Amino acid sequence: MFTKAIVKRPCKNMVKGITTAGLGRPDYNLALDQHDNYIEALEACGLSVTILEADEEFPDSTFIEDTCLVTPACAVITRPGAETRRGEISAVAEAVKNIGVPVESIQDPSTLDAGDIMMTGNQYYVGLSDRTNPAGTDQLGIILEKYGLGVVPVPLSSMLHLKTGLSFLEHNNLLAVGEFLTRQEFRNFNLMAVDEDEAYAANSVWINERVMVPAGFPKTREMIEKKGYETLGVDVSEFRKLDGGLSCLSLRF
Ligand code: CIR
Repeated sequence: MFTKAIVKRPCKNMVKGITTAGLGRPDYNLALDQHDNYIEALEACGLSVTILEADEEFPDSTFIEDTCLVTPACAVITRPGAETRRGEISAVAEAVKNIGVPVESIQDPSTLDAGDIMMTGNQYYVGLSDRTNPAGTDQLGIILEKYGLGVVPVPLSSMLHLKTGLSFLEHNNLLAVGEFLTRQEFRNFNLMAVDEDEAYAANSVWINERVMVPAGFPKTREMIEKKGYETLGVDVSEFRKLDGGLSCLSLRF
């Protein structure tokens, strides 16, 4: 059960954010409207949302999920793999310092983007990606072990982040696409296979028995509804242009 979320407003410089998507330049005003709707969807799922101000110094800073992992026992400030994103952590560290759990942090030479971390109960799957290095998964493992939480490293071959292609929907249900459908690490979950032509929707977000699904992916949405979840469609097309998915836009805890 989550009760809170933290988001960060997109800045005008988001149009200069890192991207490999090839979908064109984001429309900043549309991104702001979509961000408003995203916040409303979080609130509709029962969360109280803290909204951090935009920061023009960091084009990708609206993708706040990458900068911090919040667990029921502790928060971990990350050390983002992209150098242009490293400075994003000061604002998130300030935002989580009073949430009521100890705050830890990942240190040089480790790198870790929390978009690579998928929480399933007390077990945290961590993608070894271009952003998260082995030292990062090791350090996270040492930190989480203190709180009785475990880490399972998952080497990635093509995805930006682990959660680009995976979403845990509780009840042992795991939404997955591509390489993750056949990985032994996930064989004990109830895999819900997302079609390749809807791969972007593999990044959906479970919140208190509702699931936020990116707008425009009807097959995935129907599959999730057939499992008994209520869904909310949220259009995040402008963030997709920067390789960002639904989960990247918030911390939920
Ligand atoms: C980046 O490349 O870092 C941003 N443009 C997108 C980050 C997306 N975050 C995520 O998937 N967790």
